[in-house]
Amino acid sequence: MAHSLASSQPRRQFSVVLIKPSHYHDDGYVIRWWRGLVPSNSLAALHGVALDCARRAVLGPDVDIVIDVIDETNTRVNVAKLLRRFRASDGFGMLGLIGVQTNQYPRALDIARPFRAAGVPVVIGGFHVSGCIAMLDGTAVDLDRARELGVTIFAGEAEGRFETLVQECASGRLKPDYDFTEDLVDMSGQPSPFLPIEFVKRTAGTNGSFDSGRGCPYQCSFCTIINVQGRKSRSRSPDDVENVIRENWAEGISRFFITDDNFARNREWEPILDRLISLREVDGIPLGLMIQVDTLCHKIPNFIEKCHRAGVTRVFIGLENINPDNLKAVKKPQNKITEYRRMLLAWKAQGIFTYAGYILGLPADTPESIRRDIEIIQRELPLDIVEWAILTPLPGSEDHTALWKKGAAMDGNLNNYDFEHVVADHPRMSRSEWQAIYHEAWTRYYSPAHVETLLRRGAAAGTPLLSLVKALVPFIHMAPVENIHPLQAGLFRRKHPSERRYGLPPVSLGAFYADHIGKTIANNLKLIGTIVWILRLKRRIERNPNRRSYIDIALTPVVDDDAALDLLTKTSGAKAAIAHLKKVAALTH
Ligand code: B12
Ligand code: SF4
Repeated sequence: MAHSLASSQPRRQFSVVLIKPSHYHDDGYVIRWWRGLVPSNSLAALHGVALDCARRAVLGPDVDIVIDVIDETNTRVNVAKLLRRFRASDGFGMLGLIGVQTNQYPRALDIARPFRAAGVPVVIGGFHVSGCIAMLDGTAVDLDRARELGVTIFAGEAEGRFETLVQECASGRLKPDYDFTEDLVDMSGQPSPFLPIEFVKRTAGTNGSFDSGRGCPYQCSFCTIINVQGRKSRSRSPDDVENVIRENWAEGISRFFITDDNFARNREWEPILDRLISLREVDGIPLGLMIQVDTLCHKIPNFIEKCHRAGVTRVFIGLENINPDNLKAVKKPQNKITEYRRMLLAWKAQGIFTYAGYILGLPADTPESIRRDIEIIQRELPLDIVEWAILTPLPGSEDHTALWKKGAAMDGNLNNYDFEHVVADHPRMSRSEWQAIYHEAWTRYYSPAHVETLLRRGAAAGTPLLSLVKALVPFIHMAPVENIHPLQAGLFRRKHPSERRYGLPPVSLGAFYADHIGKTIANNLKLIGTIVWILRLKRRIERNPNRRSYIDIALTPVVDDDAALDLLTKTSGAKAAIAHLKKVAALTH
């Protein structure tokens, strides 16, 4: 993509290569797929910003800004080819490492290394560097490794700043550090996040993404988001959102992941939903949306109903835990377990299926309590998909800062900060017990019997079963078979010998290909087996004439004697929550 104005001067090309790095699997190779799960919204955001700079010819009328985007989860970073590109333009350009999370930081620096050796300017941005700069001393954690390579650190948001960055880069004045963490941008009127359709097609399903807002008012101690994007709600305007939808719809994209961490607390949620409803009902754009919300969203008048009308089909909820003592310990008291069933049933009533984030390893957890809690969730909560995560002190969070200041032992391998590896100590479990119960959680929850229950509940609620099946398959398959979290999933793992982690002992080509081909065949046969099994199950359930009348404890409407449920009686925190509710009721009646 290039954009320029006519001129008589000889034209130059400034290459902007934007790479979203993946991270290394335990096997030492980059996690990359033939088709990734969803497109990277960080990449879409930066691409939108860079495209805007190119259109406005911010390097002057005689310079074309040529932009390339690479999402490493679905495309190999061909270093030799990219270096040839930079050499052909005498190094006039910039490599951007985009949206780099802590677990992606080691890989990002490995990508940077050969480019820096060839003198190409490299800039790194995203949550790792932003979180560290916002919360720590400016050198932690491993930021000096980037500086030693001559990689420029960009902390904070790119909107309104990328222009200066490319101008300083083009004139050889790139600084080693840029820090905008204290200066959050006004999101209204900013360029739309956008990826052309050829990139979106490299993911499974043609989904676009955009953040309609940033910021969350809560204060969870494990959260990095509030320390990077702030606690005040900042929002794109309904016009901006309409532009994003129309630009994407022109390419045939009508399904979107709205990535706001808490759409329910976007202060513009209602005008945005009204606009989406109009685009769907008046303009006929067949919107299909996934959003993220909190556990109190059902209390906002009209929220769930309007979500349904706007085309929301999937909703992600930060449930985190069912023990109030645990929730209090991580400063998430706004999650009221006494409201969980009411909230989940409200989504179910609209045929929308729910994903819940669930953290394993909060202070009161033990392997036994986790097993008990999984059973309670299966039996009593009308949830569809649970995403298990290990409590991880991510740099940029309050939890990490406290441990860092205490000098507590934390894993120095940042590649492991992916919610799948234990990286710190727990008060009641050894690291190996904790790691083991994380793996066990996947197979326990997605047992064949429970998957059947989930489909039966879906059929009873009128949820489109094929969509539910498609959503379930990666959650059943990925963790036990590929040993990869479903949020990093894709179709057909790709590997290249050049993608081995820097510093690991080399592997012979014969051993590399034998292992890769063997695992590809074995793992995909298992995937086919799972798909065949679940499709048969779906067919059996659909053929059952009584499927709409299926009922179980989870689907039973909330009643006063909910207080008899294990959810509300098995922990001291739950009992205290019920006692508190009774006290409030006695005082108010
Ligand atoms: C959408 C999302 C996903 C999506 C898509 C990935 C993506 N990045 O788009 C999916 C579901 C796949 C996903 C998966 C995971 N995610 Co995620 N995800 C998000 C979420 C909610 C939004 C990302 C986003 O688009 N933000 C908006 C963009 C515009 O912000 P941004 O990336 O920070 O970029 C801005 C600035 O940082 C800066 N910038 C960024 N890069 C660069 C580069 C340059 C050169 C410059 C100048 C500027 C710049 O400019 C941008 C625009 O202002 C964030 C939380 C959040 N609020 O950001 C978590 C988040 C990024 N995810 C996180 C994690 C841990 C994961 C997983 C590891 C979870 C897991 N269990 O597997 C996986 C990793 C998979 C992967 N390959 O990325 C963490 C990372 C924290 C950290 N410090 O490491 C976050 C912050 C959430 C959290 N729990 O704290 N995720
Ligand atoms: S509700 Fe979510 S986004 Fe908000 S502070 Fe808690 S973890 Fe962070």
